[in-house]
Amino acid sequence: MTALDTLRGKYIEAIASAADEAALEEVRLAALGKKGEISLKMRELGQMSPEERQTTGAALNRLRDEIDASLRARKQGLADAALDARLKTEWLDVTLPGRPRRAGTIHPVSQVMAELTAIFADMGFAVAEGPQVESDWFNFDALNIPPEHPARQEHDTFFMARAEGDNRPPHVLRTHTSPVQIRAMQAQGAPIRVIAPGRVYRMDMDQTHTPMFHQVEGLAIDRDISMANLKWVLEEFCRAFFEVPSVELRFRASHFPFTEPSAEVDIRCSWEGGQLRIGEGDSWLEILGSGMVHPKVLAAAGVNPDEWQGFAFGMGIDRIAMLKYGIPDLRAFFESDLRWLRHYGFAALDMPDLAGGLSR
Ligand code: 2NL
Repeated sequence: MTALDTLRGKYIEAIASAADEAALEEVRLAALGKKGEISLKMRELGQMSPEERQTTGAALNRLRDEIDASLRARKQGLADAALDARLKTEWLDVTLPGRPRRAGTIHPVSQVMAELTAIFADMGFAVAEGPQVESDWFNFDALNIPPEHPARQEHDTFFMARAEGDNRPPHVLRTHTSPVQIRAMQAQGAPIRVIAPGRVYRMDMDQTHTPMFHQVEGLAIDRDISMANLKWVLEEFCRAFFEVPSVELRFRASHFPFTEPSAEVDIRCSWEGGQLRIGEGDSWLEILGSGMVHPKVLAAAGVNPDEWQGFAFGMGIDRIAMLKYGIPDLRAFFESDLRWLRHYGFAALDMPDLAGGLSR
């Protein structure tokens, strides 16, 4: 065995057993670095005879190339092994099903407000809005509600506090959305067709009443608007809202300070098997109050009652929401009763994880 064979064996073995790139670099320096064993041997060629230099030089070149190739191959092998090791630990199962997200759902009252807004929009009614804290003039006086009326006697109405020594009449939490319509008439005059949906407040709290509830009022003023127009608009609304082919309404004479004449409106229904059906049967359900706007109310809102007339109505939104969606009592609104959501087949309820987490 020649000296070069021994050298070759030593480095091929060292390369094969280098455990990482740093060890491999040490082997490279020991063999091929400036002061490496192969490099030193190459420097010795200068002292050799021409014949010896030729054979030894060629052999040294081959050995250097072989070691170099071996180093590169081992380097690549180590890199491949490192990548394999990473791939074994850093993996992601892209076939896993997604984790269901808890989705919210629209509140029944918001849903019903959107529905009725769309129905009245089709009949040419715009939506009007106004403050929930009102002056007593807009909430009462403009609506022909006299100071001695029970609603103004402390117990029905939330009065806002005034600063010490401020003796002006207190503001109130609006008890109906009528003041919104007074403001709309003041702002745009007649003719006008608006609805005013929103929150209203009354000091009332029992099984069927909450101190804050939702109301929608409607107002149509023109030169010759009549009770007949009122009846058609309300029938059309009920048909569309309750999604039945026909409805029958019953007008009962009534009294409101802000309308003359006034009527309470009932809708024909049946309660067979505890299930409400609108549009058929022998029962009647009161759904709203209405009438022809009182001339004094028109005048207070800056509309000339000798030139203009029209109808107005007011209806509780919470109650018609409960009727339409079969919500049995007010707690459904506060505890988000899932029966209401199921009625609609909400997608969120089809997620096993979610349905399990929200069992009620
Ligand atoms: C009810 C009765 C009603 C009105 C509201 C109204 C508004 C103006 C002028 C005249 Cl600006 N009237 N609103 C009229 C009749 C009845 O509500 O029982 N609501 C739940």
